[in-house]
Amino acid sequence: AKSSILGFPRIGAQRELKKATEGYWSGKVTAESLLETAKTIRAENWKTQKDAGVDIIPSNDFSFYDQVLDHSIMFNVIPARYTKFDLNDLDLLFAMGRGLQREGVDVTALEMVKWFDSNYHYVRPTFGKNVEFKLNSTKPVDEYLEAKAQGVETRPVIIGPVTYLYLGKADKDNLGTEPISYLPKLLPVYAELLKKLLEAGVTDIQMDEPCLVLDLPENVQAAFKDAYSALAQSGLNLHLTTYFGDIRPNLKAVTDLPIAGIHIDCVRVPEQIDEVAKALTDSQTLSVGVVDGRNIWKTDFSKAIKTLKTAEAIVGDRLVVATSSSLLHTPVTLESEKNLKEEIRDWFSFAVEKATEIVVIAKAFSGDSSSEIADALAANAKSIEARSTSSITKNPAVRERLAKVTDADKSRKSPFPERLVAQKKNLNLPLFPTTTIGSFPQTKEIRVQRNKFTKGQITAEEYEKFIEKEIDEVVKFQEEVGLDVLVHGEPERNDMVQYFGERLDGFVFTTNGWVQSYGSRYVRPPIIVGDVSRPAPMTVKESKYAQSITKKAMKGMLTGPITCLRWSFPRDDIPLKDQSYQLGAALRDEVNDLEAAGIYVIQVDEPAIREGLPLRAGAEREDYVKYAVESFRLATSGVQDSTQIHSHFCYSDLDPNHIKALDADVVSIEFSKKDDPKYIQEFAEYPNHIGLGLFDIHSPRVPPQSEFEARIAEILKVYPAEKFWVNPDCGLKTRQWEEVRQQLTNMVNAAKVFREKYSS
Ligand code: THG
Ligand code: ZN
Repeated sequence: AKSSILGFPRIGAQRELKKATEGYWSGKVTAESLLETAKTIRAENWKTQKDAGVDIIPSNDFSFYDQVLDHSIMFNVIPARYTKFDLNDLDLLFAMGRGLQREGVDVTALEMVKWFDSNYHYVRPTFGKNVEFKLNSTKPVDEYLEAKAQGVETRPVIIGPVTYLYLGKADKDNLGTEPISYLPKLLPVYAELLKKLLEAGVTDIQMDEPCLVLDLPENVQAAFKDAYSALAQSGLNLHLTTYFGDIRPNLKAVTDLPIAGIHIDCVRVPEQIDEVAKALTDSQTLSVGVVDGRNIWKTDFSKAIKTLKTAEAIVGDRLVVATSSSLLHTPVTLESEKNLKEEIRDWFSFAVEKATEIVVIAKAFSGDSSSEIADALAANAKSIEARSTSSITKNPAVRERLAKVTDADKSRKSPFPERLVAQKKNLNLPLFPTTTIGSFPQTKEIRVQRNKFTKGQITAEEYEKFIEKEIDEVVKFQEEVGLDVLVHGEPERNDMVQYFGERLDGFVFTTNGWVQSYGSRYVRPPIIVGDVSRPAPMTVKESKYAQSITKKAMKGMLTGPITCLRWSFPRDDIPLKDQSYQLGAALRDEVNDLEAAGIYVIQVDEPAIREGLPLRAGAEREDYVKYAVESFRLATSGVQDSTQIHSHFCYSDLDPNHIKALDADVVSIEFSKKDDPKYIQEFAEYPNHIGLGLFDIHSPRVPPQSEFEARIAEILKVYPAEKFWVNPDCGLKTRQWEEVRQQLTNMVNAAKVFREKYSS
């Protein structure tokens, strides 16, 4: 059987793309040089895969910002506000992805949303009233020819028309239009693209249709037949590609289409093989994803081969051995990891290593009995065995503790109204209390000092002194601005998940394991290798210090169990649920220690709670909601009634019922860009206290006080004043100090106006 990779990371082994892109934005790197960097990365990727012996190598998996945005530009789905400036290709792309302000140009970005249940964000196709589809670029053709010139035959990756439309939305001037209704207008443009690819010598296309793993409405299911009947006219072999889930509920929609084959994710849902294989015609191939594109664990070869055999029994030699999804979601190479313990390093496989895995599996499966393959199988079996028997993965004390958790542990001592009375007495906050979400600007100085400390160039005491000085300044700043509940500003933290991963047992972290989150922003997810526990307090020192220098309430800041889990690489040897409860228990210790140290407001953030929701409705989803809620409650229920638990949510449209179930005393949610009154109304039923984000933290813009007042007045039509907290949308880490001073001053002054109004 042939081996196939569905996509490769495009950031470069040393984050070359980030450096070049940000350099271009700041004017330090020319367009030519940026294009050159991109070309080098592509060449490197193709060579890596070719040298590994991969049979089917992707092209057009590169992107300067986001592959969905590339398609919008290619199909001319460009809202009018971007076209009036006559921008060059790169600037148009970046303007749509991240907004652009420079002389004579001022445009905001398009909406960015989570890519299925991953931590990658795509730029949402936005269809204006006057959208006019036409072929605007030949990126897939160009990149195919570029690879060919380097001696590499590739399979272009294109997002299929149904998924492309389904993931989009109508622009404000076009509300009520369903994007899928554009299919007849879009198909001729796809046809034109396919014709150009054919002329360039392409024979096969990877057509990504991951929307097939979602619950699709009838009309979207029906669209597949129209779309693929039309596209089959091209004469190209179209490989319908799905990932991250189960396509069985939509199988009817793709049965008997004139396509060359289907790819399914058999890491996530191996159970779908049987039904999908049987639905194929005698000439269609089944591409079986057995190497995980979403995680970093070495593939268990014997298990993968067993899965492939199940498929072979039905489809015979019409079988392809593939990665489960694009490898975009994994770090580039283990080669750069010098600090991992050898025993643990042996359990991992990043993109480069996965390229070799897929080839070995395909060869072994096809009966290659060379000593090279035999050795690789033996070495793999040894690694898998070593991990499964390693004492590093198991901590009996953690298991024992979790076995003893009771319902009472997951419930506060009293219901909210009683807690509220105790908290009022304890905290003595005014009406319309003001606060921030936790982080303050991470200045260059902070990064420099952190780097020095990591490299051993300054001592722990020097670093600690520096952090205390930063906290002093942040506290003084907040007192000047007049905020009511203060934070310490998190100068000691890198990433909100990485920081905790580095302090918990059961985690390891990489030095260079970057994964693209959006545009030029990357994260370095920690890896959960064993049972999780907290060896020592993680945040108490900084919070306690911050409380010691102010009379105002200091808020402790923690990242919640689900967010720690979702933004890490989780284990695949025990259920996610168990890992979630373990994190909940470890955080409970931290919450309790903060309280004992005199911190009576504690925020436990869960921004990832929505993205973790299983992609389809059903039992799995209900189970997730239950353990997500219980893990949070386990973390936060050990405190007295008089201690106030906050939580914060952003990045997704939330289900108010899930938030309600957490029973936090106060929640703050991203809100400033929501203009649907329905959304306000939904949250009005939230029984506890709530802060709706009053300004967009992604923008340097300073809303005037009057704008804050108008917004508060609008929300007060729906919300009772005594529930009302005043805060920004999210943390202020990416902003400049001067912007933050003005923004918060106006926000606090607006709150004071209403405080006065309501007290009289
Ligand atoms: N942490 C993690 N995942 C996240 C977020 C986060 N996912 C959703 C959302 N927030 C994504 N947003 C960001 C915002 C900023 C950055 C990354 C993701 C970022 N990264 C730095 C960079 O690329 O320059 C690197 C940070 C570092 O030095 O560790 O700024 O907050 N896990
Ligand atoms: Zn946030």
